Amino acid sequence: MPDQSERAAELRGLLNRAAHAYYVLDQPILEDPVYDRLYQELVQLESAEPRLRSSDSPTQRVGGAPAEGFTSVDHRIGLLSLDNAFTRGDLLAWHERLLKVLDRPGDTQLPLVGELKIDGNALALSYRNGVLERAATRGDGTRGEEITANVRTISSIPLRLQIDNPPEWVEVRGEAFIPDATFAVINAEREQRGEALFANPRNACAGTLRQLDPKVVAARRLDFFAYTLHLPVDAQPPSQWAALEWLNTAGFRVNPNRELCADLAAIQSFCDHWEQGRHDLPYATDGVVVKLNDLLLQDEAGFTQKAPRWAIALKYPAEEAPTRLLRVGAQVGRTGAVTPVAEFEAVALAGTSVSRATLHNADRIAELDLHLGDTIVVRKAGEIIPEVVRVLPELRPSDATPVQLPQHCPECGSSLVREGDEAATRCVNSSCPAILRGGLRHWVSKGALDVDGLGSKLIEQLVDRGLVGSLADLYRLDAALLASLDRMGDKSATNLVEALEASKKQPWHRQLYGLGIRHIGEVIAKALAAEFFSIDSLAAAALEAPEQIAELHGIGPEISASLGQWLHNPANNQLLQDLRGVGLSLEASAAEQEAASQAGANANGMLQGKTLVLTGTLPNLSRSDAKALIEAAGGKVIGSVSKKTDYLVAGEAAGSKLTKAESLGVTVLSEVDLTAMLEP
Ligand code: 3B8
Repeated sequence: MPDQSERAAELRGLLNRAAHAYYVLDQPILEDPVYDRLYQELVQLESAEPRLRSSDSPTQRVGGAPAEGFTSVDHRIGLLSLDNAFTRGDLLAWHERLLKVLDRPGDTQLPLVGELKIDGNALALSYRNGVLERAATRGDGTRGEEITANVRTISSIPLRLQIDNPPEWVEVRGEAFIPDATFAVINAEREQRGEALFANPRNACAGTLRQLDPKVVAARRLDFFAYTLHLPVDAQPPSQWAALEWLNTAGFRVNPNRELCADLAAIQSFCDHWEQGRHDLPYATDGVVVKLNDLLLQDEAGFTQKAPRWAIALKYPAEEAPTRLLRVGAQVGRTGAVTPVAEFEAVALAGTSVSRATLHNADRIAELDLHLGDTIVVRKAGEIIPEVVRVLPELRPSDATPVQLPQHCPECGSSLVREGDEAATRCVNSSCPAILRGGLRHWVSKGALDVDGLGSKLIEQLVDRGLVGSLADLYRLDAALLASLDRMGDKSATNLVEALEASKKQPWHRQLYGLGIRHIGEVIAKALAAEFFSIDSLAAAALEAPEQIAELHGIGPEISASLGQWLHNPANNQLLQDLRGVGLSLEASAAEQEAASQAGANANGMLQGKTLVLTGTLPNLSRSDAKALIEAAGGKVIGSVSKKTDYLVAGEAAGSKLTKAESLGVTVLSEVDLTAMLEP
């Protein structure tokens, strides 16, 4: 355990610098959730040990530092913030508290409004006799900065309300923001000019609102969603829903993704929907805001010190957090590649507890300058595998030691090797149990022999007990033996033996893929299997005329060499012989041969002479697989889009190529479209 007072001092230093970077420079150095958790850690240290609480601690400061260059103004009506809920439980608790305050316990029929929580910068707009008179930032909630000239450049903010006989004064509050696409353009331009990049759209927006030159602001194309309306009492609409309608009619942009919900259950489905749906919006949101609809009831519920009781922000789970690196382990894959794995104090990320993340390879560890005991930022978004984003070197304990990569295989102890310019370190012991387990998992996986009922745990038992030493041994297992293993019964044992038996009938290309030869993925295996109808003809070509293989569309010398290398290994020849011995054909059936020639003819027709460009990340196919597939069908893959391009195959995060293709009228295909075109 590092010294508490050293840790507190380091946290103070880092958090103070982060606050300055955020509020004054608009160039944050910490992600929001990372700042929040480190701040909480400091609060806890200080409350456990009050002598650690020094006057320069960020916990002793309320509100942000005032920026220079703008006049500060008092808000006519304070800009409070919202209380946060992080879980469904928090939301329920808020609702219960609200009902209690309103003296309506158990009332499930209170209408609520669900709104998206726009991740921008709050603005207060004052209109006098219908004309925009003043615009201010939130500041500390009571006093903000007067930025009217800048706000007048935002085209979705009316300079004059579009209603007849407007009330004498109107106060509107909403969120200024920069749409993602505009943000990308701003940063691209900054990069070109060698300027520091904005960390995210919200910071870009904050920085823009504080520009002293409104022309710069105008060029940044800010946008604005209105969500709160204050009018003289006699003119005030009766509900939040009606207020949003009023704002819309008066000429404001009001976020269309809002819902008037009859009860809490409806709000919950609204929240569920947007937790996923937000990723398809062209602007950033960081949660959902739930508001009591009825204004009289809002008044009755009132406010706490800092937030209304009648509203709550349900924040999406954090996707980034700081944590402490405990040790670095290693994982051995099917190909012997050793992947370093960071093991750290568990943190909640995107709704799950995470304590391990891949470090990829030695280069990545060096790049991070990772030390044991380091405070690291880890990230897990949605279904993405957790990763270590960066280290906070300011928080490194003085006695921290650099992370060493293992020199020996953690499974079998043999020395690891790093070949040529490869990033991976490998175990090259062909009888390493980790490699065997990986090979077995691959053999039975969906795209390969697809054997049901043979999971990782069972494979581990089979290897550990010495019952299986090769792929072929799987087919020598009998039901009685299997039934005697942990968590296996007669029924599951019989089913597994049957599934293994049935797997012998899987097509030849799946058998080839299942062998797990490096660089031979599903698509390449299919292409090879369609050309060479048996392992013998493939081996003959690989060993005697490798160029014949390399010249096949999309194959190339690397794959051909890998195949040759695999076949040269006597252990693999033994494996092929053993697999034949237990009943695998390792060749195409007559029907498959027929289908392959048929498909070849069809596919050739499909893309013969066509030029295609690939862009973005495809959901299933790697770039090289997609290229192989296209070339096998007679198409040609080139790098840039022109009028002569026949098709653009676009995946996730497709960028300028997609825009260009659309402007040139080039047909854009998804992966599904592409594979459908190539179906026989
Ligand atoms: C009261 C209501 C603060 C807010 C509010 O999209 C209050 O309503 C607030 F004291 O901050 N970021 C929204 C958003 C923010 C707020 C809000 N409604 N849609 C937002």
